[in-house]
Amino acid sequence: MKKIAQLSLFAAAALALAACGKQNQPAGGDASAPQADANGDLVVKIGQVSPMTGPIAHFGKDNERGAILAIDELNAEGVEIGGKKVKFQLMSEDDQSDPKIGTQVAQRLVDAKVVAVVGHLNSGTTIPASKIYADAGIPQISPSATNPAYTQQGFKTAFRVIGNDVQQGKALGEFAVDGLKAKRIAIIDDRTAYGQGLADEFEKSVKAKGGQVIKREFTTNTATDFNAILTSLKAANPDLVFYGGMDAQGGPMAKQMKRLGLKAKLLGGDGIQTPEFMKLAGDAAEGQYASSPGMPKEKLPGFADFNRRFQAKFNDEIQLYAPYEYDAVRVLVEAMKRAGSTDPKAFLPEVGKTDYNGVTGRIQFDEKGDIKNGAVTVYQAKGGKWEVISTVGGPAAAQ
Ligand code: ABU
Repeated sequence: MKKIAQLSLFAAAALALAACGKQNQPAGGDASAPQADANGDLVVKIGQVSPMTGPIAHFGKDNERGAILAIDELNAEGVEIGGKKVKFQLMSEDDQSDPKIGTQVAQRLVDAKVVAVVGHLNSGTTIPASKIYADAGIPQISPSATNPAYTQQGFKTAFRVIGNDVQQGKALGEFAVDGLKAKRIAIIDDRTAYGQGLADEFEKSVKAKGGQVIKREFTTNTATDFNAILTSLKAANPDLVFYGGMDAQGGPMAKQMKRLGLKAKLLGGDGIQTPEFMKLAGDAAEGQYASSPGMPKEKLPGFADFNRRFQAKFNDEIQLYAPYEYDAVRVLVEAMKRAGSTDPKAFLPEVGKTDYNGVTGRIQFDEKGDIKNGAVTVYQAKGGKWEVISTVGGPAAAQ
């Protein structure tokens, strides 16, 4: 399933030569060291992992595009590290949102001598894969995995450029009780690390605010028919249904809620705050709510230009995490520049010291590898677009 998503001519030449095992490798040299291409530029491999197939392949493609854009721009700009010209090569892997496949492809990237990994997309794959990167000493930055456990394992290699679900679940619970004044809240989750974890945090937050959870149900991240669950929820007469999961389920769920005559609003997390949700839900999207970690895009100084470059390159709209993926690649390369080295051992400590103004805002990490001052924004679907309702938290720009 391996796919090399992005190969410049330089990198392609280097790959072929490296496969022969004889080009530009000093006698007795380190086979794991980056190889030089035909121009003498150092070829440095960065891995990216997301589901490129399956129900949320649209998310995976979006993440990969963020990395492709960053790498292409860096190679066009021309990057020197430790006095040597560097060409970056992206190695893209499909983990199919499957934890087992996630660890297999993580090992494949380690064996291929990537110096860093951006990914994985899902918390359920990011968490098990993080042990493999930690054992190999390779920095990993997830652009999208929001389950708090990822950065709570004590791995010095694990970072994320997006707020976590403790923050998101709290903000959502407060919004449900204080903002929407919901009195009878039902919860459904998809039993993934993300969906169930976010639903747990949401439930805690609702209860801390004195709100009432009248029913809790679950589905899976491959289901498409929610009629049985929704029929049983309808009988309990909720005024709000919270869904912890992705748009591949959230969209059809909104549609089926409408068809069954459920009057309750649907509220979800970042997994449903996408253009794809609008498509899947159709006119049932109107008026529904979703949060996303991060500031509203319109408030980010670099976003409009990023969006223009993204659209020009891919002729498609951004789903959600492409800007985070882009920033994650840039953060890694900035760390290499400061360390004057592409050796993960040398630049890993610099990743932790990041203070970078990216497309998604200011990026600094705390001692665990979580982004400092992560914001959460709540949106409502109006006329096929997500409109900002409110934002909690957020970083000030770096000076
Ligand atoms: N943050 C939602 C999607 C990715 C995940 O955490 O599983």
